[in-house]
Amino acid sequence: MINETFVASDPKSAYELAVEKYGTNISLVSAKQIKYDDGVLRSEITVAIPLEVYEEVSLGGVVPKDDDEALLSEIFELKEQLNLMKDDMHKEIQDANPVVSEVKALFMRKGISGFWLESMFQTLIGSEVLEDAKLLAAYLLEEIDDALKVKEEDLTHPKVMMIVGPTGVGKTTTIAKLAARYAYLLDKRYKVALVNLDSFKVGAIEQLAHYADIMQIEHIVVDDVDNFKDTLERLEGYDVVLVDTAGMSPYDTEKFIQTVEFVKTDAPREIEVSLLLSATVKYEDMEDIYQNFSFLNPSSVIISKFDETKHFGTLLNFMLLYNLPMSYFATGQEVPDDLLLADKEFLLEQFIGDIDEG
Ligand SMILES: Nc1nc2c(ncn2[C@@H]2O[C@H](COP(=O)(O)OP(=O)(O)OP(=O)(O)O)[C@@H](O)[C@H]2O)c(=O)[nH]1
Ligand SMILES: [Mg+2]
Repeated sequence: MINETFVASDPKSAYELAVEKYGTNISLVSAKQIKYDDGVLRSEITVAIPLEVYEEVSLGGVVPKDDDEALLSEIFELKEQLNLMKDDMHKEIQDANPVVSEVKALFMRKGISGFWLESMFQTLIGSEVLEDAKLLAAYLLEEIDDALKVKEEDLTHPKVMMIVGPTGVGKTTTIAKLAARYAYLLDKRYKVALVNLDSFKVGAIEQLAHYADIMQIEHIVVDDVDNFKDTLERLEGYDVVLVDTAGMSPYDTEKFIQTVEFVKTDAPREIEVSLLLSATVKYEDMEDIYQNFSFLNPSSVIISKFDETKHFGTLLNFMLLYNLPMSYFATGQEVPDDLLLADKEFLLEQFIGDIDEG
């Protein structure tokens, strides 16, 4: 096997580049999201290519760059350099303004990245908003509000909902809350089944089975991809199939690759992946989590442990970077009570409270 790394704006496109070059007979080794010097996040995925496939593709020969291509790449490089110079200039203007420095320091202390703030200030150069700290803070809050997205709860068609996330963030507890909500707490009672892919953790099966027993909901433990596909086919008559997964540290490549296989399962219904994040997530861990979980193409984020912190800046920053809609908030350990539909106002109120404290 030969390893090769592919880069694109998102993990899926990087993987598609690899497939385009070497076909589907490749396997994923790692997936990372890296912030390049120009401040843009890009996905790097490394795949292992069977030697014979690699040789066949390599022997196809390298296409030499013709003059036009060389010229274009020179122009592109020059453009990049000009952009970098422009950024530096704008940064100097910002740093010289005491209002900007004060507001930037406050928002950064609360968890918002300098990179995002600088990109906001750039759009304001020459505006009087930059002369008044209150006005500037209000403007930034509005921008955060605009950037945050909410995914409405939609049970109009049957769905398979898989919850992934780091260890101990509350995946199993949230699945139990969602199951109770869908099966008993809404105007209509939906037919719900629970599927457990977590055969790693001691006691994981019993934990979910316990909730399933109380709620009288079907609970199935699955340990391989074929079995998963069969199970989803068997559960076609259910309105909602909730899939619990093993907690994954961003460094646990083996579990990660296994989960990718499950997500890619050729199932009768599309698998909707939700990433569960704790509101207490540390800034340093944020990008590592992003690097790995974005490969699973999550369509929404559920935030847990709202009750355990008063500081939501880091999480907001994650949402600004990630640009994913939020679907639910978990606000405590109680099943099924401590679950809310995601609400931008609720989240921003907490953040404004934190900002007001200085
Ligand atoms: N305070 C608080 N605790 C929570 C919340 N959600 C879950 N917990 C607690 O967090 C702990 C871990 O919850 P689990 O549901 O087992 O977490 P998990 O993500 O399934 O864990 P792994 O499967 O080991 O990765 C338990 O003690 C839960 O009661 C929440 O919103 N707030
Ligand atoms: Mg669990």
